[in-house]
Amino acid sequence: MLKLHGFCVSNYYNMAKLVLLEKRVPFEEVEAVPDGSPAFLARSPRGKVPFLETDEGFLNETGAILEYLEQLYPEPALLPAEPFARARVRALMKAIELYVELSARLGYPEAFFGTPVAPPLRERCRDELLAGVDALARHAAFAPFVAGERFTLADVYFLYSFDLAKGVARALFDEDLSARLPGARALLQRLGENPNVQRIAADREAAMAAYLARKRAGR
Ligand SMILES: N[C@@H](CCC(=O)N[C@@H](CS)C(=O)NCC(=O)O)C(=O)O
Repeated sequence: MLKLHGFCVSNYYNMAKLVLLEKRVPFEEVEAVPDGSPAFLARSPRGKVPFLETDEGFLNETGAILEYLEQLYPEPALLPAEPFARARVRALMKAIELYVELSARLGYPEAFFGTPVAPPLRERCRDELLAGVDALARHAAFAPFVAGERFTLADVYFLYSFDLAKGVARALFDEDLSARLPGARALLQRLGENPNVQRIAADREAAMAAYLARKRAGR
């Protein structure tokens, strides 16, 4: 059976978990907290979660894990079959990861863990995050899903990136990112009605206090 390693507060872990649940793949969750140990790095070379344990070995990087699951379990399809449409979904996944999630991540210490971010980094976070969100406003369809009429992997990236980005923008520069992204609010609401999304949110909530205590203790 596949084993998903990571922890329930991780947004990337939750992307992989949602895809496993949506595709009704039997899997086991294994709690793994990055510790930089040789044993951890042997399974996830950059020391990140999630990583997926398969009969053939370990897979890391969420995008690669999602593509692997899509190929192994094509139903329900979370990527379009037609090459151009498929490439467009991949472009949206990449844009959300690089220009929204990673830009917002610069502000996580202050927004979520009470550690102030130095002014130059805060400015970089603001510039890059707003540019990323404005690019997404030009790029995404929100009709009603990120790539159009169907729920795809781009929605999975959006769901587990945009809320965090909103939290960063609110905390660091008092900006409402939803106001820059028409359709985002309605889509988040719609995705929040999905029972698998609700289950993941409940698991995340249950794990949050212990996670915050660990982060604040610098671990
Ligand atoms: N590029 C990686 C990013 C994963 C990532 O950033 N995971 C975070 C948790 S959300 C992590 O493992 N952080 C631990 C650390 O950086 O020490 C992916 O797509 O899987």
